[in-house]
Amino acid sequence: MNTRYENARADYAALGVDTEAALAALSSKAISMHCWQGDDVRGFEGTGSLDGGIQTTGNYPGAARTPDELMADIDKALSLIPGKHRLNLHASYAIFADGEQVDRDKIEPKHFAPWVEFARARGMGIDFNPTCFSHPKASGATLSSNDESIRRFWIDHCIACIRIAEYFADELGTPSLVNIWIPDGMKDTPADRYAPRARFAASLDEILACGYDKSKVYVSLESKVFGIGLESYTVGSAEFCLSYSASRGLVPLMDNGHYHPTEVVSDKLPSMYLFYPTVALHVTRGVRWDSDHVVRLDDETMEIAREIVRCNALDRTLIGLDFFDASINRVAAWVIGMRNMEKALLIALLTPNKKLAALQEAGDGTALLAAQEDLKAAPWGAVWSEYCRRSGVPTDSEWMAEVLAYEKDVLAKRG
Ligand code: RNT
Ligand code: ZN
Repeated sequence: MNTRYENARADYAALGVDTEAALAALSSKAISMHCWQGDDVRGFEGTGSLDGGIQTTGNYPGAARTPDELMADIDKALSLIPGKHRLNLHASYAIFADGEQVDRDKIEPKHFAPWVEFARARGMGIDFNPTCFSHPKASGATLSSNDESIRRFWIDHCIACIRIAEYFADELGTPSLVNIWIPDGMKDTPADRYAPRARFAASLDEILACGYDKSKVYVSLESKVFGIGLESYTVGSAEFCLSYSASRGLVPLMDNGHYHPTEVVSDKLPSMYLFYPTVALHVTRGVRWDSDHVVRLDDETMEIAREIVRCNALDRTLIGLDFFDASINRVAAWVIGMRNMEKALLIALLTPNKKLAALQEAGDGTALLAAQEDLKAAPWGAVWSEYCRRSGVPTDSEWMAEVLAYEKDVLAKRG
C-alpha cells in the first residue's frame, strides 16, 4: 500500500473528492501531442526555414532529422508521460519513398502510411494540420491570396489533408481533427481588411465542398491576433474564425498564445461550450511576442483545465499542445508540457467544484476565496505520483535522468 497516496485519498475524501474517480477520468483523456516540437517545425520536405509569423529560436543539439529519429524521440517522450495519448501531425511531415517528392497539393494517404503504422502499434489516434507556411507559395498570402493559382493550390492542399485525415480515421478507428491555420496578414495597417477575409471565407467554402464524413473528420479553424511580421492585421482573426465556424458547423480551435495579453482562453471556454458541441484547444504559453513557449503548470493552464472539468466538457474538448522551443532538450520539452497538461487536469479533477460553485451561488465570496486558496495546499502531488506509478512511468524526480541518458546515448550523436 502506498501510504502517501492513501493519506492524500483520505484528505480529499474529507473535501468530498474521490481520488479514484479523478484518476479514472484523467487516464481516459487523451492529449494530442504535436510532432513539431521534435524538429523545430522543420518537417521532412527539406525546404528551407520556418516562416509564416512563427519562429523557433535556439540550436540545442539533437533535433530529429528523419522520420525514424522523430519517431524514436516521440517514443522516448511517451515512455515518460502517463496516459494514452494522440499524435498531432503536420502535412509537412509526409514521408516520401526514395526519390519521390510531391508538392503539398498532391499529398496522399500513402505518404502517411508509416505514421499510421507507428500510431497503430501504440494504440494512438492521429490529428492533422494543413501546412500553409514554410513554402514558396506561402511567401505572400495563402487561402486569402488574390492570386487565383496560389489560392487554388492551398485549397487543394487542405482538401488533400481532409482525405488523409479520413484515412487516419478509417485505419485507426478514431476521428481525426483537421486544424486549419493560415499565416495571412500584414505587418502594417491595411487599406482593405474585408477583401482578404472574403477570399478566405470563399476558400474555406470550397474546401468544405469537397464532402467528407463529419463523424470521422472534424475540421477546425484556428484564429490568431498577430504573428512576427504580421503585427497589424491577420485575416484569420478571432471574430472571423468563430463566426465562420459557427455558421458552417466547424470546430473552433483556440490557441491560448493567440490573444491579447489580458484575454484568457479559460474565460472564453464556458461561452464556447454554450454554443459549440465540440471545442478544440492548442495549449501553449505566450511570452511577450512569442506564442509558443513550453507549457508550464501556471495559473492559466490550471484555469483552462478547471473550466474544462467544471463545465463537464472533458469529452467534448479536443486538447492538443502547440509549442516549439529549440533552446532546450526537445524530448524534455514534450515531457514537461504533456505532464503539466495532465497535472492541470488532475488538479481540476481533484477540486470540489460543486461545493465551490454553491458558495458562489450563495454569494459567499469570503468563503469561496478562502476555499480556493486553501485548496492550493491540497496533496495533489501524492495523487500525481500514484498516477505515474500506476501508468508505469517515472515520477517527477525520476524522469529527467532518463532524458539525460537518452541525450547522451542518442541525441548527442546526431550531427
Ligand atoms: C501558429 C499556430 C499553429 C502552429 C502550428 C505549427 O501560430 O499556433 O497552430 O503553431 O500549426
Ligand atoms: Zn496553435
